[in-house]
Amino acid sequence: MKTSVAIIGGGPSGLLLSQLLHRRGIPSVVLERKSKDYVLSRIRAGVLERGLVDLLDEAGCADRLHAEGYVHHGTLISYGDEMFRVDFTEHTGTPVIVYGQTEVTRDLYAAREAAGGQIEYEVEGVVIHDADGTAPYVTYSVHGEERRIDCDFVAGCDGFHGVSRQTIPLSVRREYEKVYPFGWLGILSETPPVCDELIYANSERGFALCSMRNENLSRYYIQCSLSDKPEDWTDAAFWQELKRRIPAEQAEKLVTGPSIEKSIAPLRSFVTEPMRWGRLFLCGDAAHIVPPTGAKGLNTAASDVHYLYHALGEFYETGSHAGIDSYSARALARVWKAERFSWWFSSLMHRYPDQSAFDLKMQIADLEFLRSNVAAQKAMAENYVGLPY
Ligand code: FAS
Ligand code: PHB
Repeated sequence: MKTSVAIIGGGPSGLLLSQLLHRRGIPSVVLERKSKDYVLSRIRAGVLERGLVDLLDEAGCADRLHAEGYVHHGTLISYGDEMFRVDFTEHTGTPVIVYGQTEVTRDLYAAREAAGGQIEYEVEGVVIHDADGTAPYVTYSVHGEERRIDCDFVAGCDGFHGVSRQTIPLSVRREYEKVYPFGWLGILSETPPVCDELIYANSERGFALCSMRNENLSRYYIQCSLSDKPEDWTDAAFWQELKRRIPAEQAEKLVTGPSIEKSIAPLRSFVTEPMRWGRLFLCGDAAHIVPPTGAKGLNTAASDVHYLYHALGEFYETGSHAGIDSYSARALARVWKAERFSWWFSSLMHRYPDQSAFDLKMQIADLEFLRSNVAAQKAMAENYVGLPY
């Protein structure tokens, strides 16, 4: 088989890139390790930046997002029983949209299928060959049948545990990592959200987040130990702990119910440089990971896709290498700012095992400053709604 761009990974990065390339007349093939149902069973991000919404509009698959997504003009931040609001629209002119990553992925699959896009599921043994040459190719198998795709470029959109990043020689790669001493235990429940905006909560017992998917589907998280397993937590224990971490007034309003999904995500900050090696380009979690505190994971994958899609479009339309040669530096410039914000917000909102009494005083002083200072709120809002591409 021959195509222009072989895309490894059928998550949001790979699907969005494939759909945008298609709209520009550039063919691609997506290779996905899992089944479509498995990919759609994963519960992940919930907040979309303006930039991602614009890309989904450009990809022609944002109708449901505009019909069902929730426009949020701000967020609530609590510490103990104190709570204040940061108004995104007042400070930046831009809201965010709450719409689950699962639904974004569902819409992208529907768009690719409607356009006759080539997606191969349950592929195994993907190997990227000659990425540093001028005629890369990918070999893999499907149900035991060996296959090969000859292409001009390979987009590594296969997430943190994929093969693409590993294809770049260690002598070329520089990796930066921070592993956080806690995880997030998340549940999904068919209950009305406790509030009509998100609540990020700092409490002496640890971080909590009250989020949502729709008026009868809520998403909640609590900071948990890395040694915890989902089965260690009954629903009753989860609700009791969540109530102890959010302001009493909110806890009284909280509607509890059975969890329909329960999972633990470890938190890490990770970046690999460069994000390009020859004809191989890394996008999304294949290149970088952020703690989900700032809702930057999916949204930073989107800006990678934006840069790569335009670079490849320029190459095929004009023969210019300028975009593909500058891709890594442009993408990383925004990636590092997302890493910084996610690290800062995680440091502000979580309790760390080695925090001293002074450290805790600094955390509360930081929260009080954010609460009282317009410039601080504007800076936070600009990062949360998404820095310019
Ligand atoms: P993805 O990991 O989503 O997709 C990669 C795809 O490649 C997968 O479908 C995988 O099956 C496939 N793949 C892997 N190896 C392959 C191979 N060898 N061959 C073929 N296919 C292969 N972000 C937030 O903003 N908020 C959150 O709350 C949040 N929660 C998260 C919870 C978890 C458990 C995880 C892992 C991530 C979370 N994220 C969150 C980040 C997440 O949303 C990512 O940023 C987003 O999925 C990035 O999309 P992709 O780059 O497409 O990577
Ligand atoms: C979510 O709704 O899953 C969500 C929202 C905001 C975050 C992280 C996760 O910062």
